[in-house]
Amino acid sequence: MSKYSKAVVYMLYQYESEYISGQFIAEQLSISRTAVKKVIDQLKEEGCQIESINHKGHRLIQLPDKWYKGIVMPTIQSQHLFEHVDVFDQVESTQLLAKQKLVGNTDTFLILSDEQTKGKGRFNRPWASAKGKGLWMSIVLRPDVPFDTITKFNLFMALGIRDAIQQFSKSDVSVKWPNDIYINNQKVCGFLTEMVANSDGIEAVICGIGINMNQEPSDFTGELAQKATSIRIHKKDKVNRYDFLEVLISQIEYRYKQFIKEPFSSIRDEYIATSNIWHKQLRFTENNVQFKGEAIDIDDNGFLIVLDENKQQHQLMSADIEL
Ligand code: BTX
Repeated sequence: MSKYSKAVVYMLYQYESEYISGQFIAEQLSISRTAVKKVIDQLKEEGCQIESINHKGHRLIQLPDKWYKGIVMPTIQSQHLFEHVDVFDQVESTQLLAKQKLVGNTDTFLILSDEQTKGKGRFNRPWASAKGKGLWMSIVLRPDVPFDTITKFNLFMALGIRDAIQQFSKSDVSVKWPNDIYINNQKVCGFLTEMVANSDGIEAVICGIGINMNQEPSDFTGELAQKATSIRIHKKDKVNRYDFLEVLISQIEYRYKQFIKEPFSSIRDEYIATSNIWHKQLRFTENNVQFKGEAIDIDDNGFLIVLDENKQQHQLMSADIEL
């Protein structure tokens, strides 16, 4: 995509349902009308539905389910978290790519891809990342904090992601400690936080976030048919990916600033109130050890307090929980 197509697609997007003339676009970008026509034809070939009428101009009817860097950049520019943004049609895993790209620099950045061919969850579990349906992204941040605060980072992020999804969902959205976001009893998002640290502290925090945005029920097959849901299913309408991204990044920025300044205890009540793990028997797996129990609290440091079947108390930093 040329720099002009990025600018043209953003102009069309900004003017939404209005017609803008080739002449106007040409003047704004200081290029010829022929060049504008070429760019518009190219965008149409990519699947953008653009209506072009003689003497009236061009109007964007619909964008394909694809990220356009030209729209992503201005959408998140009001936030100041990232020095650059990389947008891809397809990658193996944004998380893997983020880890490769953070070496040898101190940049903060965001990687987005329309599709992942080898999306990964925790413990190398596969993460289904269908083309054009979800938000598959990794963010790289460089907080100047001690490395044992990584767990706390995850807890703050959970609330940011939950709140963003809630703004689009008509049903209640909840946090499943420590790594998932649920709507009713189904997973709408999984995220994971990894860290690169040296003796001086954290070099980078890499947070990979997978959110099911626009899947319909029939898009979830196999085990996911029961387990997974999307925002669209609970919005009862298609999600505008850029509107969602804007809200998500602004929530992440808000929670990131809070994470830098405040202890977990400042969000503990909120976290507890939005969690879906209370008052039920759950199966926990921690370091390959399984037991049944009931989650009874989260302490000021973000540890989950669990009472097992023998009334023995466990303090968990991270675990797999089956609802
Ligand atoms: P997790 O290990 O808690 O969740 C993985 C489990 O979730 C799978 O075993 C499967 O049961 C279920 N699952 C797989 N795909 C989906 C899906 N699309 N929706 C709902 N449930 C699903 C949670 O891991 C962390 C996932 C992070 C994914 C992001 S996407 C961007 C970044 N790149 C990358 O490779 N991973 C992260």
